[in-house]
Amino acid sequence: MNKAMFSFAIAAIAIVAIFLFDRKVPKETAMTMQQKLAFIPGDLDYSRTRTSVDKKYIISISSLIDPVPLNQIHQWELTIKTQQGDLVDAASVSITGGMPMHKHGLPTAPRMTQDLGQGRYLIEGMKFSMAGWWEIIIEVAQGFDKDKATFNLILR
Ligand SMILES: [Cu+2]
Repeated sequence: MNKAMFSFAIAAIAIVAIFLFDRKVPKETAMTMQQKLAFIPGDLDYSRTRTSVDKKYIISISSLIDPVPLNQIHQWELTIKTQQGDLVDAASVSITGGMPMHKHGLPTAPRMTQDLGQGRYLIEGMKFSMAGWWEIIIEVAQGFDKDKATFNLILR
């Protein structure tokens, strides 16, 4: 093999290598913006009863309209118990949330409007303005004792 042929062979290998490398790149590119916005982690917990972060409460939530409606103001009900199973009355409850992948909050400002007794509370003003993954964060306070739980909701 003379020098010219050798150089040509090296150049050909280099071109093939660059071509193969190039072809791989599109497969490895990050998600498109649209895929990102629609992304839902595979391991989400959809339980409607959850233990709060610091394990002070067991909180259950349910929409009074089932399935949860899109673009309609509706009510939810909560039940709050202690870890020992005692019903928690006269607590303060606040509701926040939003869409983690869209970095926006709830479109309304839902509020707990009635302590129904027996550990139950009414939440009014819930609304979800688009399909996808929503978080509902319930914070419960009794005096200085505060704790919260996050619930996941998928709307289609
Ligand atoms: Cu959104």
